Amino acid sequence: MIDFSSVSECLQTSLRTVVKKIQNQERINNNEALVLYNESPLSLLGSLANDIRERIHGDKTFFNKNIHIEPTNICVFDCKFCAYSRKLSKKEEAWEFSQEEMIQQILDHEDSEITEVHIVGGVHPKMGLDYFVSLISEVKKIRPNIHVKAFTAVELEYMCRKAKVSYKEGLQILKDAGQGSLPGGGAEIFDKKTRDKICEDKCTSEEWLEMHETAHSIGMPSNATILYGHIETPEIIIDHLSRLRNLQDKTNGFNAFIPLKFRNGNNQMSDIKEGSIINDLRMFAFSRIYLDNFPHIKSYWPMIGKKTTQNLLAFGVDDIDGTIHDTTKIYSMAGAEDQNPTMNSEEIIELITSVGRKAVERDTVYNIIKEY
Ligand code: V47
Ligand code: SF4
Repeated sequence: MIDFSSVSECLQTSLRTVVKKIQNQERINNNEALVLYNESPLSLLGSLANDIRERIHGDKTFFNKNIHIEPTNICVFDCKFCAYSRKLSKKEEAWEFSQEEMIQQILDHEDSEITEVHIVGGVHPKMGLDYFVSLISEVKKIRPNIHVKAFTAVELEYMCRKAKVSYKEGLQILKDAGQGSLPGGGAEIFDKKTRDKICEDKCTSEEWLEMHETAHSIGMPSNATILYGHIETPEIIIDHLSRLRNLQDKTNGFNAFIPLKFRNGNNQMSDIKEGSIINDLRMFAFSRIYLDNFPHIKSYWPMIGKKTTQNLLAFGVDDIDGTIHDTTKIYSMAGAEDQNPTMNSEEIIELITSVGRKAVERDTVYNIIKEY
């Protein structure tokens, strides 16, 4: 955890000075970030974030055409916020797709011009590196041009450990099989004390960061996330973002940062109230301002909802992910409003253009496919 002990320096830093720095396009340090987070009214945060978003992207708002494959929800780990995983020993409500079933899910979308398949799931003790190499190879056989964005650092750490290979070796094997990039999941909260309270038994923060650094070093880009709106404090949010900003300075391998709002349905943290939309707007706007080296801030609409996503387009967000096609369960099982998340391209374009932004279809690595 970073040191916020220089409180006197922090108190002397006025909000006005911090705002000036941001407007002059200077990087803010962590104490300044704390002042901004704690003292800035929402309207100011929003307007600063929107200025940055428009400076980088204008009105462009990116989306892609993708599907999710969730191979299994059986998981060896026990994250307290997870509504989705089941133990191998407790098979009710568990699923485990065969390779043929997963390939069929892609074939079912043959006509929908999807450019990305996003593969993530529980950490199944019997699905290892070889299993996923074979899955990716089969995917690439039937759709050679599709981008495979797959496996959180949590899944990858387990896969490499079980296969007794280094992160670099494991990632290179997956890359050779056709994996193009990593999604941002599993980051949760890097602060150790907080991480231990919500997801003690999975990969550590250091391992998560090392996995992404290694991926970047062999030419696999990735995304990053934070799970916010539960027991974290502003200091803990800044600590998390600071570790990401430092790594991005080193590798420049992150594409998008995705704040994930904690949903409290059907999990071991259901006693914690979900945050307000004001908290969401603040979190996204703050991220846009602090993460000055991240090209994109993404609102993942199946999790946060379509209306909030529209609002977020004025609070720093320039990307809303994909069409999804009702292929993810991770948020619906945790209580997200949309129980069957799906939007076709026309609906996504309408969502974006009806709030005065320009819809742009992209591929996974942000090559523009079509502007609307
Ligand atoms: O790591 C699980 C989160 C993540 C809950 O990179 C929850 O493009 C809120 O990272 N409330 C996995 N969040 C999903 C993910 C993701 C999704 C879409 C796009 C990308 C990308 C990445 O889902 C987990 C965890 O942080 N999660 N349960 C919950 N109850
Ligand atoms: Fe497993 Fe992921 Fe759920 Fe944690 S969040 S229990 S690692 S499926």
